[in-house]
Amino acid sequence: MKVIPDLRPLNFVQFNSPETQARGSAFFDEMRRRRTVRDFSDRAIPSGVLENAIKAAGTAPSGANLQPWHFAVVQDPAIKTRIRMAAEAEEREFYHSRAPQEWLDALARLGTDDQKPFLEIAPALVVIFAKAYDMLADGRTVKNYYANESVGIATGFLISGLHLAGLATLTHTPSPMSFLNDILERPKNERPFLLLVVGYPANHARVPHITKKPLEEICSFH
Ligand code: IYR
Repeated sequence: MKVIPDLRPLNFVQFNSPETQARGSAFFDEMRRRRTVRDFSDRAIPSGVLENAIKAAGTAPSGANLQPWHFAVVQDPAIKTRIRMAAEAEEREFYHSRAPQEWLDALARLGTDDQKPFLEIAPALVVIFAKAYDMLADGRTVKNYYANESVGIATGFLISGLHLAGLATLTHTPSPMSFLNDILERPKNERPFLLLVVGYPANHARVPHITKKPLEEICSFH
């Protein structure tokens, strides 16, 4: 049976050129302020902010609009503790045996190590899962297209939304992350993509002095 697409008016919001330039520039100024934070305070996140940021992430474009993501929000202290214990076990392996020296050298300037207290201190962890396929109620599976790309875009929306709302985030990728399926009781078609730590920075928070590549280095016009 042929499916007829249900096409509706776009409702595109148009701005004049100066407004478009000002908005583009304001967005850059907002985003360039964002820093990954590793020292969190336990200050609570105002209600509704996480939900709205995740709803915004859920508006991301995705392969065939299949929305192959799941966002697990962890606020329960006991679950955060379990995640910290499991992540630190993996990180000890990583820092003390698995990581090649070249990788450790690349990380040295960030000052990271196998201690992850932020996993317990920060008020919320958002674990983003990617679904390579979906499972129907009858047990059949349906493939998702471009799942990684789609979830990466949604995660970008989420990080941007939380930053614009006034929260700090840390993109954390303990590796391997399959312990997150066990602790959060997520099904096997969901693969942990990223663990996002969310909250406010501690008063004493410091960040490494890093620079971003200039436009000329990251962009070519054709
Ligand atoms: N997962 C480890 C190591 C690490 C790896 C990269 I690539 C980073 O940008 C930062 C850290 C950790 O979280 O410490």
